[in-house]
Amino acid sequence: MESESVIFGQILISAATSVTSKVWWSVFDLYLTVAIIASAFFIIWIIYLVVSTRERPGRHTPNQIHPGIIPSANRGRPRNVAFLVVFLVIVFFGLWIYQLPTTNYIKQAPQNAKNELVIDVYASQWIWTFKYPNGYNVTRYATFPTNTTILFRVTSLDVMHEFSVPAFKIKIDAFPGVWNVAWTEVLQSGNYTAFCTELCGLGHATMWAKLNFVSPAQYQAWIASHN
Ligand SMILES: [Cu+2]
Repeated sequence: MESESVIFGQILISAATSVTSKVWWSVFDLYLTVAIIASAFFIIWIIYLVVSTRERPGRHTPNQIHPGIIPSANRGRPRNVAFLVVFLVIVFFGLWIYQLPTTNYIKQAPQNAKNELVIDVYASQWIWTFKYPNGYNVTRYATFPTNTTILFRVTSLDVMHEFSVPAFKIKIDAFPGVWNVAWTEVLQSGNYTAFCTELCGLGHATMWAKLNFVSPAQYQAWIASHN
């Protein structure tokens, strides 16, 4: 039984586990850096404005309304507002454009990878079944090779589910009658957890699977014993 902290560790500190999570974390790192710099800038700016425009005796600041005095054109600081809007639009679209190739890379399963393993994943209330190319089935506990392009072909046998492996940053709908493909290549051997992330009934929270990644040689030996 894995402790919760191990599962959280997989979710949070999983940069190098797979090729898909590697690119995902590179985008996250940039977003985090931009967020820290922008937050620091705006916090300092707000403090500056609060101090510089504070009410002082005998001072008529542009933002205050005084009877008999027409407010100055600078009221509301249009330059600041314009700067803020332009800055946010540039940052927003810049970050959005930056993530496009990464999202596309994670979404698009590679065609004809040289080291490819296609796994059929069946979701059902409330269990995951994995079918290997030789027809062998496992439920809940599956073994896969590292350093191999793995294509998870995902479908559902009943209601809507979602196949999600947070450590690899992959997530794909499992719909009845539809085959969706998620892919990754795992770089570190070890145990990873797949979750169902689409509320699918009473047992939803228990709908997980353990994915055990071993070296390609160990995998070959394992699958050969289940022919
Ligand atoms: Cu489910």
